[in-house]
Amino acid sequence: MQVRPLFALADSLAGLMLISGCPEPEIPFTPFVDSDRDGVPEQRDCDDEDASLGAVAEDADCEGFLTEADCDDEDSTLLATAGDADCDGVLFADDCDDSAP
Ligand SMILES: [Ca+2]
Ligand SMILES: [Ca+2]
Ligand SMILES: [Ca+2]
Ligand SMILES: [Ca+2]
Repeated sequence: MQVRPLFALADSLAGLMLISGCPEPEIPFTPFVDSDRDGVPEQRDCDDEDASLGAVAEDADCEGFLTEADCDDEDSTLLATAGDADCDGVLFADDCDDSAP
């Protein structure tokens, strides 16, 4: 079996589209910028200069706790459920009853 290089395939696809009269698809060029190299591109990064802060989609208030572990992911003053189980803003160590909301 002959393996065709990928660019040859792309070439023949472009040729086919020309023959069929279809306009070439316009693919908007968006450069992939990831300054802190955390794998999250600049456009979706909480802080693209800080690798400890990831995607806005996973941490809406961008304080470092992901949505599922965050008491209120819209409020950066309420922290993670790990330190404040009842999410009243009083951390476990200072909370008389951290299980009662
Ligand atoms: Ca990044
Ligand atoms: Ca980041
Ligand atoms: Ca958060
Ligand atoms: Ca608490």
